[in-house]
Amino acid sequence: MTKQDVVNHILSDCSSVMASSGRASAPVNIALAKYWGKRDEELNLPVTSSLSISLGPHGTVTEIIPNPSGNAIFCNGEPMGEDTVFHRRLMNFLALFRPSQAGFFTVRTENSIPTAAGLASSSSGFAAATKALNQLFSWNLPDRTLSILARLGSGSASRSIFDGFVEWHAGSLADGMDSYAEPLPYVWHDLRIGLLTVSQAAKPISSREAMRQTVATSPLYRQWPEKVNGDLAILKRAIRDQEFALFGQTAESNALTMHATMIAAWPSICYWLPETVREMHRIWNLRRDGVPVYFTMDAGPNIKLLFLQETLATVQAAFPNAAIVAPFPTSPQPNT
Ligand code: 2P0
Repeated sequence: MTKQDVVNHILSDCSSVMASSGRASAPVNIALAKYWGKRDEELNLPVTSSLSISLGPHGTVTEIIPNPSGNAIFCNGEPMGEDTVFHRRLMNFLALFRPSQAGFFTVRTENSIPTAAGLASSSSGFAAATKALNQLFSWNLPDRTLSILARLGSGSASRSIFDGFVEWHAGSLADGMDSYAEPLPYVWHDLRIGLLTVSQAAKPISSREAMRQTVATSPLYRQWPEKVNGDLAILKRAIRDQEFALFGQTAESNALTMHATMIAAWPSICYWLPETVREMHRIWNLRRDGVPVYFTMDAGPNIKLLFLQETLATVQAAFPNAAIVAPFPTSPQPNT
């Protein structure tokens, strides 16, 4: 089964009228129970379900304009080089939806992620592009289907279709029609995330390749599905009950276990820099002193602090360079 088969299947049921442009936004998301390993590389079908939190207004706005003479991508106003990985991946993705052989696109994409946060933008980038295509072609597809289409661009993008806490169901079908994300019906107004950048250097290995190498060679990988499934269930409970210590501990343990599986791969993959480990010890020392702050990390050296509004001043004093994000509106809304 190819990506094109899935796209053709989905679009066979909906009418398509091309407008002059399509424009949409999508948030960056940070996984709390991580997606690490695929059961199908072509369709980005995961081995396990995963759970994330979207970063409110921080993400990508994308405009897609049909352009008969060729493809172009502008990122924050600058033309993006055709030799970059993101350019190649986004153009391959858009080619799945070309109205004809002669149909090309100009893409203007703006990232509103806190500068220097070191966050990958593929989750919000492919989600915003998918939503912009839905506008451009007036498909009126439901979010669940948009999540399936975004996944074909990048696995984690399936979760960035939604705000708040989001679960991506692994599914079991070969065509992935049951592998989509959906939002959890919980808000946590006081939850804060601190983006702590220790390095902006390019990664030594892409997360896509690191995942593949971990699944193929790590002796610890066989324990990963059970770990992530258990953590996901605990996290859902902790979120529902707003049990912060359980929430933080489970997310931190999940991230550390993911890194352990890749450190045990051969050749070993270690995204941590000395500064990463130093910051991890500072967090553990703070906790020893009674400050409830936890962390998660993705496929890179940077750290995301997890804490509550009541700890903000302490966290800011300890990590003055952390960019603080409130993933939900900070005061309760009338309908919640
Ligand atoms: C996640 N990560 O759940 C995990 C945790 C990184 C660490 O999803 O190959 O860019 O495009 O499906 O989504 C990063 O991998 O990989 C990722 P592809 P993706 O957020």
